[in-house]
Amino acid sequence: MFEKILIANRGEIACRVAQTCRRLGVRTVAVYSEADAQARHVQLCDEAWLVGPAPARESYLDAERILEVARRSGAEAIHPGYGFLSENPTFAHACEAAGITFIGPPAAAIDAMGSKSAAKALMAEAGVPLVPGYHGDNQDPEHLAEAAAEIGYPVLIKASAGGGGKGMRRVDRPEDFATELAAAKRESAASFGDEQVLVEKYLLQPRHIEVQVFADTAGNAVHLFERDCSVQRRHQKVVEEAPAPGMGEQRRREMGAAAVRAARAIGYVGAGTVEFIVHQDGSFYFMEMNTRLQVEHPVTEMITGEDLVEWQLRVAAGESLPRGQDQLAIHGHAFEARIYAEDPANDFLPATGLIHHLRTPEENPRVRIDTGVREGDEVSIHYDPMIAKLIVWDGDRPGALRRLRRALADYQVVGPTTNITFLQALTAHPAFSAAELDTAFIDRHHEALFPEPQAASDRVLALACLAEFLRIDAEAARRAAASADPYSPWHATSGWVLNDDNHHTLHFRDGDRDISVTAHYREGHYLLELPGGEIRARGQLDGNGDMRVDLGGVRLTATVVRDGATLTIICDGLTHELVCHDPLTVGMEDEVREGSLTAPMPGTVVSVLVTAGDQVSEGQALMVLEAMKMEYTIKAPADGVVEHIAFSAGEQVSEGAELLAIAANE
Ligand code: MV4
Repeated sequence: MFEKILIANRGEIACRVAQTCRRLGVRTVAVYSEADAQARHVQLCDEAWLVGPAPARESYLDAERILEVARRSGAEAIHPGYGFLSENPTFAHACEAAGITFIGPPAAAIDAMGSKSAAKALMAEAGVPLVPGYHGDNQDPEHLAEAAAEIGYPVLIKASAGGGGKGMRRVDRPEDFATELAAAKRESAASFGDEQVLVEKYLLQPRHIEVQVFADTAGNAVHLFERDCSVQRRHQKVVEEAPAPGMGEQRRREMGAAAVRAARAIGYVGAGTVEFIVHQDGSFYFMEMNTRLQVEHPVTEMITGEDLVEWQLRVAAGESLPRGQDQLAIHGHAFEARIYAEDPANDFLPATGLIHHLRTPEENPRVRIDTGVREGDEVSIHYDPMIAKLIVWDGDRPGALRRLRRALADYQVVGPTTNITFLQALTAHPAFSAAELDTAFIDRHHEALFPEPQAASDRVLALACLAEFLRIDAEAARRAAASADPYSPWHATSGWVLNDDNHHTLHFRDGDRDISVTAHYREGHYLLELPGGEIRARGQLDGNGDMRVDLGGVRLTATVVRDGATLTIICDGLTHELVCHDPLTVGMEDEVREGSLTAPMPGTVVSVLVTAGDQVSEGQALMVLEAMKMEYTIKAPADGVVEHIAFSAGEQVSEGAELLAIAANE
């Protein structure tokens, strides 16, 4: 085994590799970009070397620089993770030449799978089933059209050098073939610098099932069963599971054997994945082979009890495979859900930003979280926006699915938009429970998976109000404790004494609606006037920032996170965002000084309605702000004198900026 290895990656996979190394007593060298100086993978490794600026091409993809760090740090081997340099034969070669072990297959094996046509020829020879089609060198359009006619429509034209669906064209009728062929060639040339295409039978509603294989330098090769990765959107996997639902023992043995033949045919060593496209009738065909450890490897680990990174390290160090085929078995069922910073409602556009609040389900042998980020970290534009992989196990598929839903409900991310709500809808869908899986799942169930945003429920509104009152109370108490004048009206608990009839109205923006809730203060609780009726509500904060509430006799725990004027209310796995534009709470930001009023969000000053020295009374409009296409009137929280005005009309203000200061009347 190695003494020390370099991990040429970042994020969750770098952390994942580091954890196995730690368990095996292997020292680790991290590399990091300027953007990642504080990253979790840097902390988890024994040492970390800066390799360049934020853009991957100048850091994590700088092969020369990384090899240099390996040499200087005394690392004997390099684990490339996935992505970046993991399937780059030139890099694998350069490692070999530098006397550093590349923890991956031989460069020649990566090369062999680089061209689809060449790979298919090799696979055909090895007796691995291929989709009926033509993958030869004759690229004459007439010849390809004849091949298409022979295969039978619909057919699929694929870029030979392609992957991930680029340069792929479905053709339903012979008369469209020439046009689609020309388009496929153009796309292929533009994306891969190579026009060669292949033509094959188009399979309707196929499944994507892949087989994990492993081979060692002594010529042993095994498979570790399959993963079903059919649920994808635009060729990006969303949820994976193992074993594949509905897979019989016979078929599993056939696919496993075919995958092992594929690996042997190219002299494979290490971890690899053979992807099959599987027809609804169960027939399966080779698609491609990934010559790396894959993102979704944890589901295989959960059902086999093996650590695939440990296997990789042992094989790379020249040891034999830890187990033979007959020592491997499937136990139970596992799911992986990929949690991304992205906006499902906006075509899954990647999202960025600070992770303001992060709470994860409790980890145990059945719930695993692979992640590279912590609360306070930034999801930047430079790298993949995956926040975490949530992996669950149970004795059977229904049990594992229940556990997955529960864990998703317990996963709280406030900051960048995430796909968590989408994953909840997906895993709650009856067709998903019934394992009606194929690559069109998300499109087919579009309506259920992308629901129109719902108006805030009474429960959500009540929780938002309670959270605001508790926060205001805590703030007032903190000020009173810190103040020389505990009797100042600024310290009055929640401002209730500022109005005579002991009621107060909170104003929220809910999507494109405005909603107000009037709360009446009663001894020990609030009476809230909600759209659905009145309710008695009270709550208190527990030590963890959670709120324990009683809503009309129903006790609940909720989390309400405030970021500027935005409240994120999380209760029972449901997340709702409200913007609070309440004049009373403006000016109650943490950093606020006594009597000052701050901008609830970034915006522009529309008008200033007072001048310094003016006597103002409670509720009087002082300033109008425009932010996010809405106007906010900043009002005096109590009677007093305007001491200072910090901005004039037309000026930009940043969130939390002090707008003006008022000295309260004694
Ligand atoms: C296909 C196919 C239907 N018939 N080949 C998409 C990515 C590339 N690796 C292969 N892909 C497909 N090949 C034939 N002959 C449908 C797909 C396909 C797909 C495959 C796996 C997972 C998701 C997919 C989504 C759309 C299309």
